[in-house]
Amino acid sequence: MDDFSKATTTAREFITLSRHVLNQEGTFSADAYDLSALLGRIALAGKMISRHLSRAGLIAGALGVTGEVNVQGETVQKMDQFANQVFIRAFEQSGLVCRLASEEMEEPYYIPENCPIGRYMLLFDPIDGSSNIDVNLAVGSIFAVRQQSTATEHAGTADFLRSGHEQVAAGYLLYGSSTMLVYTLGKGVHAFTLDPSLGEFILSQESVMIPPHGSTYSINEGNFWQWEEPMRQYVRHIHSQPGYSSRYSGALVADIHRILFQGGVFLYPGTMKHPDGKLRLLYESAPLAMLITQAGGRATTGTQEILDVVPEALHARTPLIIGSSEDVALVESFLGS
Ligand code: P6P
Repeated sequence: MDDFSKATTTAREFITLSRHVLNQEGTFSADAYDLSALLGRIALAGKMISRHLSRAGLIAGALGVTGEVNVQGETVQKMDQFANQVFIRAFEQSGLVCRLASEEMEEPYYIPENCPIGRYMLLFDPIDGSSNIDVNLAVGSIFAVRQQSTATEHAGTADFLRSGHEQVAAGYLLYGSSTMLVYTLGKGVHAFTLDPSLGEFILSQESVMIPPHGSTYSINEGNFWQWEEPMRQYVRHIHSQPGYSSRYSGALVADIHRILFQGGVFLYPGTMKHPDGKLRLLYESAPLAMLITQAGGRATTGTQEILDVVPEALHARTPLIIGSSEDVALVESFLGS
């Protein structure tokens, strides 16, 4: 028997992201197809970003900074700008998304030709952890999908200033040793791995559940001097206990991915520099909170569930404590909440 006829294909290899979304929705309605197509466009953006990242060191001018500072007051990496454009281009003429809000844009990007039919808004961090790019470490993209609540004729922000419970879908792309896409529609968390030879994201793990406890605690201990005393007490407690490992990559997506699969807790508390925390609610903390909560974990500001927070501004920040339920509860016990 020749090799080809011996080759076996498994059903899983045919579960692409688009197919999985339709399975999740359990219907072939227009809404389900729209959501499937929308996730497919996010996957396309991820493939284009992954390809660019993998060759960035060989493309003149792909690395380094643009010389600009974004609305966050952060230096813009060339890859941030590239990835932001990729997401925008992926949704123009898609008829799916009316407005896009991004870490890299002060105001939402408005696609009027999509709006009469486009019932969704996309919020995203095009490259999370971009300072890792120049040293070839893992980075990610984070996304959240929300319903367009009014047939607005302008790129306003009021529609965005709602709690994380209104997210229709959320997830991230991780550009690591392999490129993965992890998402939820509110019906469990599912992980896909990009098969470059197919150019498809193929289901690699379905219904991912976070362990109730893990050995990892992930926090930038260089900020110790900036924390309030309860947070210092928590870290001192962890330092005094056996069985913990500190892992901190500088890219939120990479740290959360480890914690999703192995358990543990990620913390970015308020600091003197960022009293409300550094991470942005709408396109970092809230999407990840939906995902981790769907996987059986927790996400809190320290005093409020992340998903309950209603932001006052598009780029609002919050403290973030997220991960295994038992580990988050231990942090809260030190914060007195
Ligand atoms: P720090 C990257 O800039 C980011 O937004 C997250 O990806 C990451 O977890 C965090 O900031 C790192 O911040 O202050 O520890 O360098």
